[in-house]
Amino acid sequence: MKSLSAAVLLALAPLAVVAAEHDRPAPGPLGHFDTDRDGVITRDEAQAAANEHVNRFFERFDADKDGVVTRDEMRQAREQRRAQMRERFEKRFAAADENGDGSLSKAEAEKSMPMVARNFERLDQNADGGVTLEELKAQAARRHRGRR
Ligand SMILES: [Ca+2]
Ligand SMILES: [Ca+2]
Ligand SMILES: [Ca+2]
Repeated sequence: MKSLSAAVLLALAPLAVVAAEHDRPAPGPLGHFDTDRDGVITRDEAQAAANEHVNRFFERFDADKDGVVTRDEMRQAREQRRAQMRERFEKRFAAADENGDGSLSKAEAEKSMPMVARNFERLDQNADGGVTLEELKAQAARRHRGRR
């Protein structure tokens, strides 16, 4: 079950993360901390990275910009992000579903969603040769429950 979970996680979850990382330059051998890529991380670089991290945190979670992140704001941001990811995933699914019949054939999956193609037989729960959005969501929900 483990590889399937990872595959679905990759298919469903990290789209937002990927998008967020997208604008930044590729990290050097020491990662993003080493901003001038001279092979060492200075205290200033670490401090700058920490500051940026804090700024991003507040940008993302402090919805009313009062300098305080509340429990509600955290929850809202999480829900928003989940909705965003769902939307993006649904768009991706719709784009992959070339003939628009609401399910991915193996060929469609191979072309646009290789993660789905690789686990096709397991994801196609009713074995009708197509993976629907509902089948993918059901798998994600099972994975979610399994983790608790
Ligand atoms: Ca706030
Ligand atoms: Ca299709
Ligand atoms: Ca199916």
